[in-house]
Amino acid sequence: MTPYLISGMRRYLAGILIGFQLVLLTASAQTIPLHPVGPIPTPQQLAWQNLEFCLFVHFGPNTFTDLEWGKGTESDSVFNPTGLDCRQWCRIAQAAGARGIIITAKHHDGFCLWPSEFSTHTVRESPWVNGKGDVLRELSDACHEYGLKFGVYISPWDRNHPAYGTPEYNDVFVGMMKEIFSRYAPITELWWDGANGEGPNGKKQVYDFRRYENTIREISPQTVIFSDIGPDIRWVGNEDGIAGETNWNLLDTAGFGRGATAPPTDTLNRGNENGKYWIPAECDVSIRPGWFYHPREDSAVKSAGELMSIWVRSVGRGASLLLNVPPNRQGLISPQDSASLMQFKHLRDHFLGANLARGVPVPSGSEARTLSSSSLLNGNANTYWAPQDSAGLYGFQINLDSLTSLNTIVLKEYLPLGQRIQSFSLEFLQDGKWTPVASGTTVGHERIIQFNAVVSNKLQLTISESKSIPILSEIGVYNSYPEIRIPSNQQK
Ligand code: FUL
Repeated sequence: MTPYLISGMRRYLAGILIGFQLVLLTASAQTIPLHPVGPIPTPQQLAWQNLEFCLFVHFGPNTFTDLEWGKGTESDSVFNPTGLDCRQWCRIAQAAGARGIIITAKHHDGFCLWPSEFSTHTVRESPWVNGKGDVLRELSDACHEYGLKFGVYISPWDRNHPAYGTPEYNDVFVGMMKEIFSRYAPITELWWDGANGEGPNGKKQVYDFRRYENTIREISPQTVIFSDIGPDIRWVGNEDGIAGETNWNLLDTAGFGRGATAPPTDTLNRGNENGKYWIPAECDVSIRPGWFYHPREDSAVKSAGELMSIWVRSVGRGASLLLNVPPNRQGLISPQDSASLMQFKHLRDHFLGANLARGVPVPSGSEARTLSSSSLLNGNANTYWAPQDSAGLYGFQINLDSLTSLNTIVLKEYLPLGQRIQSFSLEFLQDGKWTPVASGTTVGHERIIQFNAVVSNKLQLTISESKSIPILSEIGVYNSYPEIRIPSNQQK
Protein backbone atom coordinates (compact mmCIF):
# COMPACT_ATOMS: atom_id res chain seq x y z
CA MET A 1 0.00 0.00 0.00
CA THR A 2 1.42 3.32 -1.01
CA PRO A 3 -0.07 6.44 0.44
CA TYR A 4 0.28 9.54 -1.66
CA LEU A 5 -0.62 13.05 -0.97
CA ILE A 6 -1.70 15.67 -3.42
CA SER A 7 -2.00 19.18 -2.18
CA GLY A 8 -4.39 21.60 -3.90
CA MET A 9 -4.39 19.66 -7.16
CA ARG A 10 -7.26 18.74 -9.37
CA ARG A 11 -8.46 15.19 -9.54
CA TYR A 12 -7.32 14.66 -13.15
CA LEU A 13 -3.74 15.41 -12.23
CA ALA A 14 -3.67 12.61 -9.70
CA GLY A 15 -2.25 9.98 -12.00
CA ILE A 16 0.56 12.22 -13.25
CA LEU A 17 1.50 13.23 -9.78
CA ILE A 18 1.88 9.80 -8.28
CA GLY A 19 5.43 9.62 -9.54
CA PHE A 20 6.29 12.80 -7.67
CA GLN A 21 4.75 11.87 -4.38
CA LEU A 22 8.02 11.54 -2.50
CA VAL A 23 9.12 14.96 -3.64
CA LEU A 24 5.88 16.53 -2.54
CA LEU A 25 6.07 14.88 0.84
CA THR A 26 9.63 15.99 1.36
CA ALA A 27 8.71 19.49 0.33
CA SER A 28 5.95 19.90 2.94
CA ALA A 29 8.19 20.68 5.86
CA GLN A 30 5.59 21.48 8.52
CA THR A 31 3.94 18.75 10.50
CA ILE A 32 0.33 19.68 10.86
CA PRO A 33 -1.06 19.00 14.32
CA LEU A 34 -4.35 17.15 14.42
CA HIS A 35 -7.10 19.15 16.05
CA PRO A 36 -10.69 18.08 16.61
CA VAL A 37 -13.06 19.11 13.84
CA GLY A 38 -16.64 19.99 14.77
CA PRO A 39 -18.44 18.24 17.62
CA ILE A 40 -16.66 15.14 18.88
CA PRO A 41 -18.00 12.11 20.74
CA THR A 42 -17.90 11.70 24.50
CA PRO A 43 -15.97 8.65 25.75
CA GLN A 44 -19.34 7.03 26.53
CA GLN A 45 -20.57 7.60 22.98
CA LEU A 46 -17.37 6.19 21.54
CA ALA A 47 -17.57 3.12 23.75
CA TRP A 48 -21.19 2.68 22.69
CA GLN A 49 -20.29 2.99 18.98
CA ASN A 50 -17.69 0.31 19.41
CA LEU A 51 -20.35 -2.11 20.65
CA GLU A 52 -21.84 -2.06 17.11
CA PHE A 53 -24.45 -4.74 17.75
CA CYS A 54 -26.86 -5.39 20.64
CA LEU A 55 -30.09 -7.32 21.05
CA PHE A 56 -33.40 -5.68 21.85
CA VAL A 57 -35.91 -7.67 23.89
CA HIS A 58 -39.62 -6.83 23.77
CA PHE A 59 -41.32 -8.82 26.51
CA GLY A 60 -44.41 -8.19 28.65
CA PRO A 61 -48.19 -8.67 28.63
CA ASN A 62 -48.25 -8.26 24.82
CA THR A 63 -46.25 -11.49 24.59
CA PHE A 64 -49.28 -13.30 26.02
CA THR A 65 -52.14 -11.28 24.51
CA ASP A 66 -50.85 -11.23 20.96
CA LEU A 67 -50.87 -7.44 20.84
CA GLU A 68 -48.20 -4.96 19.76
CA TRP A 69 -49.55 -2.03 21.75
CA GLY A 70 -51.27 -3.17 24.95
CA LYS A 71 -54.14 -1.00 26.10
CA GLY A 72 -52.96 -0.81 29.68
CA THR A 73 -56.16 -2.49 30.87
CA GLU A 74 -54.79 -6.04 30.60
CA SER A 75 -55.10 -8.09 33.76
CA ASP A 76 -51.85 -8.62 35.67
CA SER A 77 -52.63 -12.31 35.50
CA VAL A 78 -51.77 -12.53 31.79
CA PHE A 79 -48.06 -12.20 32.52
CA ASN A 80 -46.99 -15.74 33.36
CA PRO A 81 -43.99 -17.15 31.48
CA THR A 82 -43.72 -20.86 32.18
CA GLY A 83 -39.95 -21.21 31.96
CA LEU A 84 -38.30 -17.80 31.85
CA ASP A 85 -34.54 -18.09 31.58
CA CYS A 86 -32.61 -14.86 30.98
CA ARG A 87 -29.37 -16.82 30.94
CA GLN A 88 -30.63 -18.55 27.78
CA TRP A 89 -31.13 -15.10 26.21
CA CYS A 90 -27.59 -14.15 27.18
CA ARG A 91 -26.05 -17.38 25.93
CA ILE A 92 -27.69 -16.83 22.57
CA ALA A 93 -26.77 -13.12 22.48
CA GLN A 94 -23.17 -13.93 23.27
CA ALA A 95 -22.97 -16.71 20.69
CA ALA A 96 -24.52 -14.32 18.13
CA GLY A 97 -21.75 -11.81 18.79
CA ALA A 98 -24.09 -9.20 20.32
CA ARG A 99 -22.44 -7.03 22.94
CA GLY A 100 -25.47 -6.20 25.07
CA ILE A 101 -29.21 -6.54 25.65
CA ILE A 102 -31.79 -3.79 26.02
CA ILE A 103 -35.14 -4.85 27.52
CA THR A 104 -38.57 -3.20 27.58
CA ALA A 105 -38.68 -2.57 31.33
CA LYS A 106 -42.01 -0.83 30.68
CA HIS A 107 -43.76 -0.67 27.31
CA HIS A 108 -46.71 1.58 26.45
CA ASP A 109 -49.13 -0.64 28.42
CA GLY A 110 -47.41 0.49 31.62
CA PHE A 111 -46.68 -3.02 32.96
CA CYS A 112 -43.40 -2.99 34.92
CA LEU A 113 -41.07 -5.97 34.55
CA TRP A 114 -39.67 -5.10 37.98
CA PRO A 115 -41.64 -4.71 41.25
CA SER A 116 -41.90 -0.93 41.17
CA GLU A 117 -43.09 1.04 44.17
CA PHE A 118 -44.60 3.53 41.74
CA SER A 119 -47.12 1.20 40.12
CA THR A 120 -49.61 -1.52 40.95
CA HIS A 121 -49.31 -3.04 37.48
CA THR A 122 -46.09 -5.03 37.80
CA VAL A 123 -44.58 -8.50 37.99
CA ARG A 124 -45.42 -8.38 41.71
CA GLU A 125 -49.14 -8.40 40.93
CA SER A 126 -48.76 -11.23 38.38
CA PRO A 127 -48.97 -14.98 39.04
CA TRP A 128 -45.42 -15.49 37.69
CA VAL A 129 -43.41 -17.21 40.49
CA ASN A 130 -46.17 -16.10 42.88
CA GLY A 131 -45.45 -12.44 42.37
CA LYS A 132 -41.86 -12.84 43.60
CA GLY A 133 -40.22 -12.53 40.20
CA ASP A 134 -38.17 -9.66 38.81
CA VAL A 135 -37.19 -9.82 35.14
CA LEU A 136 -34.79 -6.87 35.38
CA ARG A 137 -32.96 -8.56 38.26
CA GLU A 138 -32.64 -11.81 36.33
CA LEU A 139 -31.53 -10.17 33.11
CA SER A 140 -29.10 -7.68 34.66
CA ASP A 141 -27.48 -10.51 36.66
CA ALA A 142 -27.30 -12.74 33.60
CA CYS A 143 -25.81 -9.96 31.46
CA HIS A 144 -23.18 -9.42 34.13
CA GLU A 145 -22.40 -13.12 34.19
CA TYR A 146 -22.04 -13.29 30.40
CA GLY A 147 -20.08 -10.06 30.01
CA LEU A 148 -22.88 -8.29 28.13
CA LYS A 149 -23.94 -4.69 28.51
CA PHE A 150 -27.35 -4.14 30.02
CA GLY A 151 -29.82 -1.50 28.84
CA VAL A 152 -33.41 -0.54 29.54
CA TYR A 153 -36.26 0.74 27.38
CA ILE A 154 -38.69 2.74 29.52
CA SER A 155 -41.69 4.05 27.60
CA PRO A 156 -42.65 7.57 28.65
CA TRP A 157 -46.10 6.91 27.16
CA ASP A 158 -48.06 4.93 29.77
CA ARG A 159 -51.60 3.74 29.08
CA ASN A 160 -52.08 2.33 32.57
CA HIS A 161 -50.75 4.71 35.17
CA PRO A 162 -53.50 6.74 36.86
CA ALA A 163 -51.25 9.81 37.07
CA TYR A 164 -50.53 9.79 33.31
CA GLY A 165 -51.66 13.09 31.82
CA THR A 166 -50.92 15.09 35.01
CA PRO A 167 -47.72 16.80 36.26
CA GLU A 168 -47.48 14.09 38.93
CA TYR A 169 -46.64 11.54 36.24
CA ASN A 170 -43.29 13.25 35.73
CA ASP A 171 -42.51 12.43 39.40
CA VAL A 172 -43.61 8.86 38.78
CA PHE A 173 -41.40 8.53 35.69
CA VAL A 174 -38.39 10.00 37.46
CA GLY A 175 -39.08 7.76 40.47
CA MET A 176 -39.19 4.68 38.24
CA MET A 177 -35.94 5.58 36.55
CA LYS A 178 -34.23 6.16 39.91
CA GLU A 179 -35.50 2.82 41.13
CA ILE A 180 -34.19 1.00 38.06
CA PHE A 181 -30.84 2.76 38.05
CA SER A 182 -30.25 2.17 41.74
CA ARG A 183 -31.20 -1.50 41.64
CA TYR A 184 -29.83 -2.79 38.34
CA ALA A 185 -26.74 -0.71 37.57
CA PRO A 186 -24.57 -0.50 35.60
CA ILE A 187 -26.91 0.45 32.77
CA THR A 188 -25.19 1.19 29.49
CA GLU A 189 -28.10 2.55 27.45
CA LEU A 190 -31.46 4.07 28.29
CA TRP A 191 -34.09 4.02 25.52
CA TRP A 192 -36.87 6.60 25.43
CA ASP A 193 -39.46 5.69 22.87
CA GLY A 194 -41.00 8.61 21.00
CA ALA A 195 -44.30 6.80 20.30
CA ASN A 196 -47.48 8.28 21.69
CA GLY A 197 -50.56 6.96 20.02
CA GLU A 198 -53.39 8.51 22.07
CA GLY A 199 -55.93 10.07 19.76
CA PRO A 200 -57.27 13.59 20.03
CA ASN A 201 -59.42 12.54 23.01
CA GLY A 202 -56.62 10.69 24.75
CA LYS A 203 -54.67 11.92 27.74
CA LYS A 204 -51.91 14.34 26.91
CA GLN A 205 -48.78 14.31 29.01
CA VAL A 206 -46.36 17.21 29.12
CA TYR A 207 -43.12 15.30 29.57
CA ASP A 208 -40.36 17.01 31.49
CA PHE A 209 -37.54 15.56 29.41
CA ARG A 210 -35.06 18.11 30.73
CA ARG A 211 -35.67 16.83 34.25
CA TYR A 212 -35.52 13.20 33.10
CA GLU A 213 -32.17 13.84 31.43
CA ASN A 214 -30.72 15.68 34.42
CA THR A 215 -31.79 12.82 36.67
CA ILE A 216 -29.89 10.26 34.61
CA ARG A 217 -26.82 12.46 34.17
CA GLU A 218 -26.70 12.81 37.94
CA ILE A 219 -27.28 9.21 38.96
CA SER A 220 -25.61 7.42 36.05
CA PRO A 221 -23.33 9.67 33.99
CA GLN A 222 -21.87 6.72 32.09
CA THR A 223 -25.27 5.81 30.57
CA VAL A 224 -25.97 6.88 26.99
CA ILE A 225 -29.52 8.08 26.35
CA PHE A 226 -31.36 7.20 23.15
CA SER A 227 -34.39 9.01 21.77
CA ASP A 228 -35.44 10.54 18.47
CA ILE A 229 -33.05 13.40 19.16
CA GLY A 230 -30.65 11.93 21.70
CA PRO A 231 -29.08 13.57 23.71
CA ASP A 232 -26.51 10.80 23.08
CA ILE A 233 -27.94 8.51 20.39
CA ARG A 234 -30.59 9.26 17.78
CA TRP A 235 -33.25 7.14 16.12
CA VAL A 236 -32.33 6.36 12.52
CA GLY A 237 -35.75 7.41 11.22
CA ASN A 238 -37.11 3.96 10.29
CA GLU A 239 -37.68 0.57 11.88
CA ASP A 240 -36.05 -1.38 9.06
CA GLY A 241 -32.54 -1.22 10.47
CA ILE A 242 -31.23 0.95 7.63
CA ALA A 243 -29.03 4.03 7.96
CA GLY A 244 -28.54 6.54 5.16
CA GLU A 245 -25.75 5.93 2.67
CA THR A 246 -24.68 9.34 3.80
CA ASN A 247 -24.65 9.13 7.56
CA TRP A 248 -23.30 11.95 9.68
CA ASN A 249 -22.92 11.43 13.42
CA LEU A 250 -24.05 15.02 13.85
CA LEU A 251 -27.51 16.43 14.41
CA ASP A 252 -29.15 19.79 14.89
CA THR A 253 -31.82 19.48 17.53
CA ALA A 254 -32.87 23.11 18.04
CA GLY A 255 -36.61 23.49 17.55
CA PHE A 256 -37.21 19.73 17.55
CA GLY A 257 -38.57 17.36 20.16
CA ARG A 258 -39.45 13.70 20.47
CA GLY A 259 -42.32 11.86 18.80
CA ALA A 260 -44.50 14.11 16.66
CA THR A 261 -42.06 17.01 16.92
CA ALA A 262 -38.98 14.99 15.91
CA PRO A 263 -36.86 16.06 12.92
CA PRO A 264 -37.95 14.66 9.51
CA THR A 265 -37.13 10.98 9.21
CA ASP A 266 -34.82 11.68 6.30
CA THR A 267 -32.78 14.00 8.52
CA LEU A 268 -32.61 11.35 11.24
CA ASN A 269 -31.53 8.84 8.63
CA ARG A 270 -28.63 10.93 7.34
CA GLY A 271 -27.81 13.28 10.20
CA ASN A 272 -26.73 16.88 9.55
CA GLU A 273 -23.36 17.39 7.88
CA ASN A 274 -22.67 20.45 10.00
CA GLY A 275 -24.90 19.56 12.93
CA LYS A 276 -24.23 21.12 16.28
CA TYR A 277 -24.18 17.95 18.37
CA TRP A 278 -22.56 14.55 18.15
CA ILE A 279 -25.60 12.23 18.13
CA PRO A 280 -24.91 9.02 16.16
CA ALA A 281 -27.68 6.81 14.77
CA GLU A 282 -28.91 3.50 16.13
CA CYS A 283 -30.79 1.18 13.77
CA ASP A 284 -33.57 -0.70 15.53
CA VAL A 285 -35.28 -3.53 13.69
CA SER A 286 -37.03 -6.75 14.67
CA ILE A 287 -36.02 -10.24 13.60
CA ARG A 288 -39.78 -10.86 13.20
CA PRO A 289 -42.49 -8.71 11.64
CA GLY A 290 -43.67 -7.59 15.11
CA TRP A 291 -41.74 -6.31 18.11
CA PHE A 292 -43.43 -8.76 20.49
CA TYR A 293 -43.68 -12.51 20.14
CA HIS A 294 -46.62 -13.87 18.14
CA PRO A 295 -46.82 -17.63 17.45
CA ARG A 296 -48.03 -16.96 13.90
CA GLU A 297 -44.70 -15.27 13.16
CA ASP A 298 -42.62 -18.35 13.96
CA SER A 299 -42.40 -18.92 10.23
CA ALA A 300 -41.55 -15.28 9.45
CA VAL A 301 -38.20 -14.96 11.22
CA LYS A 302 -35.68 -13.05 9.10
CA SER A 303 -33.07 -15.28 7.51
CA ALA A 304 -29.35 -14.88 8.15
CA GLY A 305 -29.02 -13.45 4.63
CA GLU A 306 -31.65 -10.80 5.37
CA LEU A 307 -29.91 -9.93 8.62
CA MET A 308 -26.62 -9.69 6.79
CA SER A 309 -28.13 -7.28 4.30
CA ILE A 310 -29.34 -5.19 7.26
CA TRP A 311 -25.86 -5.36 8.78
CA VAL A 312 -24.24 -3.97 5.64
CA ARG A 313 -26.72 -1.07 5.65
CA SER A 314 -26.48 -0.31 9.38
CA VAL A 315 -23.07 -1.12 10.83
CA GLY A 316 -21.69 -0.94 7.28
CA ARG A 317 -22.90 2.65 7.09
CA GLY A 318 -21.39 3.79 10.35
CA ALA A 319 -24.43 3.23 12.58
CA SER A 320 -25.14 0.64 15.29
CA LEU A 321 -27.56 -2.26 15.05
CA LEU A 322 -30.16 -3.00 17.73
CA LEU A 323 -31.81 -6.24 16.68
CA ASN A 324 -35.04 -7.17 18.45
CA VAL A 325 -35.42 -10.86 19.35
CA PRO A 326 -38.65 -11.28 21.33
CA PRO A 327 -38.87 -14.14 23.85
CA ASN A 328 -41.90 -16.43 23.58
CA ARG A 329 -44.56 -17.28 26.16
CA GLN A 330 -42.23 -19.65 27.92
CA GLY A 331 -39.85 -16.76 28.40
CA LEU A 332 -37.28 -18.19 26.01
CA ILE A 333 -35.85 -17.16 22.67
CA SER A 334 -37.49 -19.52 20.17
CA PRO A 335 -35.41 -22.03 18.21
CA GLN A 336 -36.21 -20.32 14.88
CA ASP A 337 -34.76 -17.01 16.07
CA SER A 338 -31.78 -18.64 17.68
CA ALA A 339 -30.95 -20.66 14.54
CA SER A 340 -31.12 -17.55 12.38
CA LEU A 341 -28.89 -15.63 14.80
CA MET A 342 -26.26 -18.39 14.75
CA GLN A 343 -26.23 -18.45 10.96
CA PHE A 344 -26.02 -14.67 10.93
CA LYS A 345 -22.94 -14.86 13.15
CA HIS A 346 -21.41 -17.45 10.84
CA LEU A 347 -22.00 -15.22 7.82
CA ARG A 348 -20.48 -12.20 9.56
CA ASP A 349 -17.44 -14.23 10.51
CA HIS A 350 -16.89 -15.46 6.99
CA PHE A 351 -18.42 -13.10 4.48
CA LEU A 352 -15.39 -10.85 4.10
CA GLY A 353 -12.68 -13.49 4.22
CA ALA A 354 -9.07 -12.35 4.50
CA ASN A 355 -8.02 -8.75 4.09
CA LEU A 356 -6.21 -8.96 0.77
CA ALA A 357 -4.29 -5.78 1.52
CA ARG A 358 -2.92 -7.19 4.74
CA GLY A 359 0.65 -8.36 4.75
CA VAL A 360 1.57 -6.31 1.68
CA PRO A 361 4.76 -4.36 2.49
CA VAL A 362 4.18 -0.65 3.10
CA PRO A 363 7.05 1.44 1.72
CA SER A 364 8.17 3.60 4.60
CA GLY A 365 9.61 6.40 2.47
CA SER A 366 6.20 7.59 1.41
CA GLU A 367 4.50 7.41 4.78
CA ALA A 368 3.21 10.48 6.46
CA ARG A 369 5.92 11.43 8.91
CA THR A 370 4.32 11.02 12.30
CA LEU A 371 1.57 8.59 11.57
CA SER A 372 2.32 5.34 9.90
CA SER A 373 0.12 4.01 7.13
CA SER A 374 0.84 0.53 8.45
CA SER A 375 -1.66 1.47 11.18
CA LEU A 376 -4.32 0.98 8.57
CA LEU A 377 -3.60 -2.72 8.41
CA ASN A 378 -2.96 -3.56 12.03
CA GLY A 379 -6.55 -4.40 12.91
CA ASN A 380 -6.50 -1.80 15.67
CA ALA A 381 -9.08 0.95 15.28
CA ASN A 382 -7.27 3.04 17.90
CA THR A 383 -4.25 3.63 15.72
CA TYR A 384 -4.56 5.75 12.61
CA TRP A 385 -3.00 7.31 9.59
CA ALA A 386 -3.35 10.94 8.63
CA PRO A 387 -1.56 12.83 5.88
CA GLN A 388 0.52 15.82 6.80
CA ASP A 389 -1.14 18.42 4.70
CA SER A 390 -4.27 20.44 5.13
CA ALA A 391 -5.86 20.66 1.70
CA GLY A 392 -6.39 18.75 -1.50
CA LEU A 393 -6.98 15.16 -2.44
CA TYR A 394 -5.64 12.33 -0.38
CA GLY A 395 -5.30 8.78 -1.35
CA PHE A 396 -3.70 5.39 -1.31
CA GLN A 397 -2.67 2.92 -3.84
CA ILE A 398 -3.41 -0.51 -2.52
CA ASN A 399 -1.18 -3.16 -3.96
CA LEU A 400 -2.18 -6.78 -3.94
CA ASP A 401 0.12 -9.75 -4.40
CA SER A 402 -1.27 -10.70 -7.78
CA LEU A 403 -4.31 -10.27 -9.99
CA THR A 404 -7.17 -10.94 -7.60
CA SER A 405 -10.96 -10.81 -7.74
CA LEU A 406 -12.32 -8.07 -5.43
CA ASN A 407 -15.79 -6.80 -4.62
CA THR A 408 -15.67 -5.10 -1.22
CA ILE A 409 -13.69 -2.48 0.59
CA VAL A 410 -14.06 -1.55 4.26
CA LEU A 411 -12.95 1.81 5.63
CA LYS A 412 -12.90 3.05 9.22
CA GLU A 413 -12.56 6.66 10.19
CA TYR A 414 -10.89 7.59 13.45
CA LEU A 415 -13.71 9.37 15.27
CA PRO A 416 -12.30 10.80 18.53
CA LEU A 417 -11.17 13.87 16.54
CA GLY A 418 -14.48 14.23 14.69
CA GLN A 419 -16.10 12.89 11.53
CA ARG A 420 -14.40 14.43 8.52
CA ILE A 421 -14.64 12.53 5.25
CA GLN A 422 -17.29 13.91 2.89
CA SER A 423 -16.63 11.90 -0.25
CA PHE A 424 -14.32 9.27 -1.63
CA SER A 425 -13.87 7.23 -4.79
CA LEU A 426 -12.25 3.99 -5.73
CA GLU A 427 -10.57 2.97 -8.95
CA PHE A 428 -8.79 -0.18 -10.03
CA LEU A 429 -5.96 -0.63 -12.44
CA GLN A 430 -6.88 -2.57 -15.56
CA ASP A 431 -4.73 -2.80 -18.64
CA GLY A 432 -2.65 0.09 -17.34
CA LYS A 433 -5.69 2.37 -16.95
CA TRP A 434 -7.44 3.56 -13.79
CA THR A 435 -11.12 2.65 -14.03
CA PRO A 436 -13.75 3.93 -11.54
CA VAL A 437 -15.39 1.18 -9.53
CA ALA A 438 -17.24 2.83 -6.65
CA SER A 439 -17.72 6.10 -4.87
CA GLY A 440 -19.37 7.24 -1.67
CA THR A 441 -19.82 10.04 0.80
CA THR A 442 -19.39 9.53 4.55
CA VAL A 443 -17.25 6.85 6.22
CA GLY A 444 -17.70 7.21 9.99
CA HIS A 445 -17.23 4.31 12.41
CA GLU A 446 -17.18 1.77 9.58
CA ARG A 447 -18.11 1.83 5.92
CA ILE A 448 -18.60 -1.32 3.87
CA ILE A 449 -18.54 -0.55 0.13
CA GLN A 450 -19.61 -3.30 -2.21
CA PHE A 451 -19.15 -3.24 -5.97
CA ASN A 452 -19.32 -5.58 -8.93
CA ALA A 453 -16.33 -7.89 -8.82
CA VAL A 454 -13.21 -6.67 -10.57
CA VAL A 455 -9.93 -8.46 -11.18
CA SER A 456 -6.92 -6.31 -10.50
CA ASN A 457 -3.67 -6.10 -8.59
CA LYS A 458 -3.91 -2.42 -7.72
CA LEU A 459 -6.60 -0.15 -6.32
CA GLN A 460 -6.61 3.55 -5.75
CA LEU A 461 -8.69 5.16 -3.03
CA THR A 462 -9.10 8.92 -3.23
CA ILE A 463 -10.62 10.96 -0.45
CA SER A 464 -11.93 13.78 -2.59
CA GLU A 465 -13.58 15.94 0.08
CA SER A 466 -12.93 16.12 3.77
CA LYS A 467 -13.74 18.78 6.37
CA SER A 468 -10.09 18.73 7.32
CA ILE A 469 -7.24 16.27 7.12
CA PRO A 470 -8.88 12.84 6.88
CA ILE A 471 -7.95 10.38 9.59
CA LEU A 472 -8.43 6.72 8.78
CA SER A 473 -7.89 3.91 11.24
CA GLU A 474 -8.43 0.83 9.08
CA ILE A 475 -8.74 -0.22 5.48
CA GLY A 476 -9.57 -3.63 4.08
CA VAL A 477 -9.97 -5.11 0.62
CA TYR A 478 -12.00 -8.28 0.22
CA ASN A 479 -13.50 -10.78 -2.08
CA SER A 480 -16.69 -11.28 -0.05
CA TYR A 481 -19.48 -13.82 -0.48
CA PRO A 482 -21.22 -12.59 -3.62
CA GLU A 483 -24.62 -13.60 -2.19
CA ILE A 484 -24.25 -11.00 0.55
CA ARG A 485 -23.98 -8.24 -1.99
CA ILE A 486 -26.82 -5.73 -1.78
CA PRO A 487 -28.41 -5.45 -5.23
CA SER A 488 -27.98 -1.94 -6.56
CA ASN A 489 -31.75 -1.37 -6.66
CA GLN A 490 -31.84 -1.90 -2.87
CA GLN A 491 -28.96 0.40 -2.16
CA LYS A 492 -30.86 3.19 -0.49
C1 FUL B 1 -41.98 2.00 18.72
C2 FUL B 1 -43.00 1.34 19.63
O1 FUL B 1 -44.29 1.90 19.47
C3 FUL B 1 -42.99 -0.10 19.29
O2 FUL B 1 -43.96 -0.83 20.01
C4 FUL B 1 -41.59 -0.63 19.59
O3 FUL B 1 -41.35 -0.57 20.98
C5 FUL B 1 -40.55 0.16 18.82
C6 FUL B 1 -39.14 -0.21 19.16
O4 FUL B 1 -40.69 1.54 19.05
O5 FUL B 1 -41.98 3.35 18.78
